[in-house]
Amino acid sequence: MNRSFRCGARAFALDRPLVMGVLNVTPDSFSDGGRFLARESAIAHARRMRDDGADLIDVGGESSRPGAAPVTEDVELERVIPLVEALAREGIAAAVDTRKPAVMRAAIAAGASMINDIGALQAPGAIEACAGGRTAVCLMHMRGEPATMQDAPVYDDVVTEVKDFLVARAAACEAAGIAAERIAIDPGFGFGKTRAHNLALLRAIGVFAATGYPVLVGLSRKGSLGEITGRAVDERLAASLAAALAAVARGASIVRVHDVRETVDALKVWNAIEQSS
Ligand code: 9MG
Repeated sequence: MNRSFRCGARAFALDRPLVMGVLNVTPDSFSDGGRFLARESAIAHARRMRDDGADLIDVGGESSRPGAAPVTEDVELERVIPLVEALAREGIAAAVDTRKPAVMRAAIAAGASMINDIGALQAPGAIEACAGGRTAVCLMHMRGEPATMQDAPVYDDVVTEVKDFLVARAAACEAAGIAAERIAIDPGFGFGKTRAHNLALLRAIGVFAATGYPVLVGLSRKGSLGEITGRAVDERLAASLAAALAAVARGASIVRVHDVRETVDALKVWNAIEQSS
């Protein structure tokens, strides 16, 4: 299925996988350790990812790593909004990773092309904040809350439960006026899932793609890759590339990654192979 994905003013044809670069602006970010806290370095990093081939930059002001502490609305607004304004001025498509309706509204006013919500727009007022405009949404599945989500999560049938949840959330978004072409879904790797759950979901990406919504996956540097390889978070590039390619080969349309340049190269090779057949 090759329908287009509308994201702000852009319409992506989905004839190749899209790359979303991660830009965490949190002091405790698990992979960049707060290095990009200063606004100018954050903008420079976003430009680099754009030049390396990122289609979207995902700006996040609240860490969602297991056990992370929540931040206030004011802190999140202060971290995220000036950056989104700066990226919009430069024509860089910004997604904003937030669960707070007030941050969503401010981000959309600042020019965000997508709201990426690990809570699938379940907060009161979240769907309304995103409806009626041109902003795309990514609806992610999470079991529990970041503080406790990895405490022995249990499912009867992880693939069906996660898929049914996402389809129901997408239907709620469409009923509220968010166009289907602006909705992406995400199984939420590592969010209330064991390694076995993550691998089952990855094998079943085709089930999610068959819903007709573009599937976004975030596997980059994640804990399950560390468990499999025994590598520390900053040594998981090869594992992240393997996981991204496996997801794309099964039908994922968007990969959320830290290592944009390497991922873009890997996907170019994958694409060339696919197009040559
Ligand atoms: C913010 N964030 C961290 N991991 C993520 C993932 O796997 N998917 C999405 N959509 N967002 C994520």
